[in-house]
Amino acid sequence: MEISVVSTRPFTDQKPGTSGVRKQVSRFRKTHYLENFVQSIFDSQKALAGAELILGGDGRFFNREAVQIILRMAAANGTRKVTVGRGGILSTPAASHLIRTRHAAGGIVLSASHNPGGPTGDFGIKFNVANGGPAPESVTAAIHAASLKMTHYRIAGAPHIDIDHVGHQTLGEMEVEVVDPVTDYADLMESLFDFPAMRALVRSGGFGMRFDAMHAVTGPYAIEILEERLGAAPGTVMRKEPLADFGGRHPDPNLSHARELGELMFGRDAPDFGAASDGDGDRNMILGRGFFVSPSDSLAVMAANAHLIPAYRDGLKGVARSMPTSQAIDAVAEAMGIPCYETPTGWKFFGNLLDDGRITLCGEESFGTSSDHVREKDGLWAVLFWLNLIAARGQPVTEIVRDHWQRFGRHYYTRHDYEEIDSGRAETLMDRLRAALPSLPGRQFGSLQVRAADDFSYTDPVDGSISSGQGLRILFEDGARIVFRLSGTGTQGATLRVYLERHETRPDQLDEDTQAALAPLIELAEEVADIRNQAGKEAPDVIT
Ligand code: VG1
Ligand code: CO
Repeated sequence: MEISVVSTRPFTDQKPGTSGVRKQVSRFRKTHYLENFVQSIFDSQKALAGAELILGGDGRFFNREAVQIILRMAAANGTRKVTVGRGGILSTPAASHLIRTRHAAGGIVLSASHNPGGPTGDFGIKFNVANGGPAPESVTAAIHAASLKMTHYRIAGAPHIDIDHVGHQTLGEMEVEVVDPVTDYADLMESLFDFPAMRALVRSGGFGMRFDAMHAVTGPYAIEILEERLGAAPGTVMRKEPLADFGGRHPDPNLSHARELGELMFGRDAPDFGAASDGDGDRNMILGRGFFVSPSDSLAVMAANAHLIPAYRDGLKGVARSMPTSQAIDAVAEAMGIPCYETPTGWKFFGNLLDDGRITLCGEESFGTSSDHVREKDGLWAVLFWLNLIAARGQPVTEIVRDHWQRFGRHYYTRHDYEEIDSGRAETLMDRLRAALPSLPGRQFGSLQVRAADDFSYTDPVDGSISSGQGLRILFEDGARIVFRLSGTGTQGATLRVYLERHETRPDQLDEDTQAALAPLIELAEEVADIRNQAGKEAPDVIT
């Protein structure tokens, strides 16, 4: 096998964001662009030499070409073995699981998650470490530093490698094993949940469910688990074929992008349970008949009911949420007498807490929840958790959530996204707001009094590392909050996210419309950040 050492020059835009490097496909296809980033991983992660690497992606446009390039580069950089999902496919949680069970030194996951795909869409690449989780900031910083010094990359000359048949082959000295992407993951799910009870539920004539795979990676996983192993009716999984462009839509599980599912669940004769996942299978949306479960509520309900699920029967060690996620889970943790950690946005911050045995469950407001069974958020896991819960409690989704609100109060919660803002203007908006924070505590806005205002900084309790600049918070005396931050996953201009929350305990006020219940806070957010003038935006582009 001939190894070429190709001379190249650094790209200055390869700093990983919230979840790896995400760019438009056209950028990734620029000569040497992907190769440079992959070489930065090998240059900075010496543990990969002589070790096993897991490789797969969400099947989007450029996935297959990228797999071929990465296999040849792994061979040229002394990797002992690469385990790759058949067809180059692995959902993010399935990749995390494989890294852990195979004791691999790490994994490369090709995905831009919920961002659109296709030749004019986005592509992405993220590196996961040996615990199966996203690289922590120390690792992404080392990869970024290597990318800025890049002068050469190594690649093996090799014919096209067959990734479409399960089995072993060699590439020079390196072993390549192609594995079924679904089996191990489906087995893991079966080990966590009460499949017999769930089977009885979905096969009973009275229960209907739909799962929207959004033409993304979860199609084959959902078919195997929901239709084959649990016996749900054929057709339960909709938009089940993974497509390189996701059928031209955003594979983002919310009511805007999973429109058909939403119409079904809010229409006449709606099924009992509806769910969807995203491009790479780590997000989830949960719906009952005519009812949307906010992701923050979903996390809190899971924590409060975890003892009903076989895997969590012995209780939870602790829980965690990202800072902008609602405080619904905090109320549950307090009642249970377990710790609740508040981390910056992004799954990488949960890794240490999970590895150190401090938490069992964690989640984010952005439709992400998971537990210590892997080190990524896990869409289908959340769907199965809810299904198990419905079977165990014998109640519909709506009742389970309403009971929860009666017990803990309701945390009205919404996120407003302002997309494709000019980056400079978005920075200025944040700078002005940051500068205004010290003047806010003590001020009264209508019935709202500001208790504190800060730029969130996190000190990891396990390794002491500090992550600052993680979002601007305005905290009110009654527990309400407004949080502002800029997205770290967008690829065009800047996206401003405004997160709003207020706690309501009056029993007759628990069934209000979310936007109406938060109207005074929404107005105040506009006023203090001056979004209309600073960002040139009349209204948010997406409300979740
Ligand atoms: C967004 C979400 C964040 C999530 C991240 C990756 O990041 O807000 O909660 O962890 O996406 O999820 P940002 O920086 O754009 O707000 V995924 O499913 O896109 O890998
Ligand atoms: Co995702």
